[in-house]
Amino acid sequence: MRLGNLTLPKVTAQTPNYDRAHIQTGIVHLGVGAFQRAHQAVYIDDLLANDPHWGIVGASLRSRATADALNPQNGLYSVTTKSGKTQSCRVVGSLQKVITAPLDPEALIAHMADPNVRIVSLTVTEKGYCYDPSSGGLDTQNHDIQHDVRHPHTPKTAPGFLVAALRRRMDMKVAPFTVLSCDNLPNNGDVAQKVVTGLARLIDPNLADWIEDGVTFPATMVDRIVPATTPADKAKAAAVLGVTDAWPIVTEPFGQWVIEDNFCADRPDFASVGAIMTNDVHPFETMKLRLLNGSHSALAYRGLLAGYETVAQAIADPTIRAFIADMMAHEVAPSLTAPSGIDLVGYQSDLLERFANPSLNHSLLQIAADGSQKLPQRILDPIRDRLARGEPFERLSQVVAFWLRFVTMRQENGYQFPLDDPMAADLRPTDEMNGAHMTSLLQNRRIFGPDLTKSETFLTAVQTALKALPQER
Ligand code: CS2
Repeated sequence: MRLGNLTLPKVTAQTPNYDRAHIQTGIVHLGVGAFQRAHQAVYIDDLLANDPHWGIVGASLRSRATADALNPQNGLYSVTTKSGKTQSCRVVGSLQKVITAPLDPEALIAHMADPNVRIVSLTVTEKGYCYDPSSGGLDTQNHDIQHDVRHPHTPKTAPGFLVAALRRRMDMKVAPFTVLSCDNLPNNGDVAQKVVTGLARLIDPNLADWIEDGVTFPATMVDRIVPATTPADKAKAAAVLGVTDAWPIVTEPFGQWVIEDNFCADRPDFASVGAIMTNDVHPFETMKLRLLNGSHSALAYRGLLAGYETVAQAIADPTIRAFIADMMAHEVAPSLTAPSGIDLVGYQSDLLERFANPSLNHSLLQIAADGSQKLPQRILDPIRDRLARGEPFERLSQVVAFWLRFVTMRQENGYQFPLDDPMAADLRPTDEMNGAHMTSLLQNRRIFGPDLTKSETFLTAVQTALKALPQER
């Protein structure tokens, strides 16, 4: 028996406490991966009993895997939270269906243009914004963006779908939706705004003006650690639920969502389900990106080079734990402004606990992916702050060295790290790995910017860290 509306009464775990038949779609979500299903969809699931107007239609912009797993289950799936000895499992009902955008772009645009839809949210990862980190604007060299300019009615990218749907709303004289970015980017709302208006301007300047005048792009900080689901997770979920679930989620108990209260259309009462509404997300976002995500990236590269596979394994190594704790305390936290109500020291020790969660199989390779897109905001911006104050950043520069070593490592002892990165072609050398290649990568302005590529202090610090690296895995 498989999870679905018909089998829901038989499920032996918490199930939605509202009638799914009466839920209306108020949100379209682009990028319906494990993170969104463990985060936003759970907040909305908590909300629907009191306000049935915010059901979610999800879309995958590339693969059909999520739609194939969840549509036969009427969008239902389970979320198991685990930490040490505690475990709890619930079935989430807020996701109504999943569209595979490449198979049916029109269906997605039609949903996004529906007047009842007042929010289009996104978790499309850093690279999904198709932005140029050095200019902060749309990457007009991106092939998929060039496609979307030529074929605006059958787009491929997230900005392309947003522009197509907003155009349809403008033509139909329907008020726009709010674009709610939920990705780990600094000023994620601004980035979304720049790429959407940038693309619209290339297609139709009137549309770009209409978007600039009427659409808002609130910033958010999102947090929940969500490892990729494994076959063992599926077997365990089936045992708990009494029915099979083709794509269960396993995550930690912790969750946080901070949202800038700047919606051009109606919005749900997010605060009633635990989100923090604020006028200034920036301090939350900087704290989270640099302390949590920065430590994650450090753990990933350092941990993988030391032969570990998961976050919990790496943080259990006393040397690595001390490295992460010291990096946070001495090199990252000093330049942060504590958001109101948050104790930065407590935040750091909570992070070490969360990383140590023995029940999560959080793969370091999952975090190591897309380093070229992650390093700038997680590691390089804190370095810039240290440089500006004339303060040392030995550990942060070591993280850059670990990353360089990770991406450039040729096959050693029959093994090579898989390199999953949109810039992979530039990163991994085709010939013998050598120091010269790593040094030349430090001149990559798209990653290191015009400033760090020229900073003698930065380059010397990374070179020193590189020399100290062990040469064999
Ligand atoms: C991780 C994040 O994969 C990664 O790069 O650092 O997905 C992290 O787990 C989340 O941002 C936690 O909120």
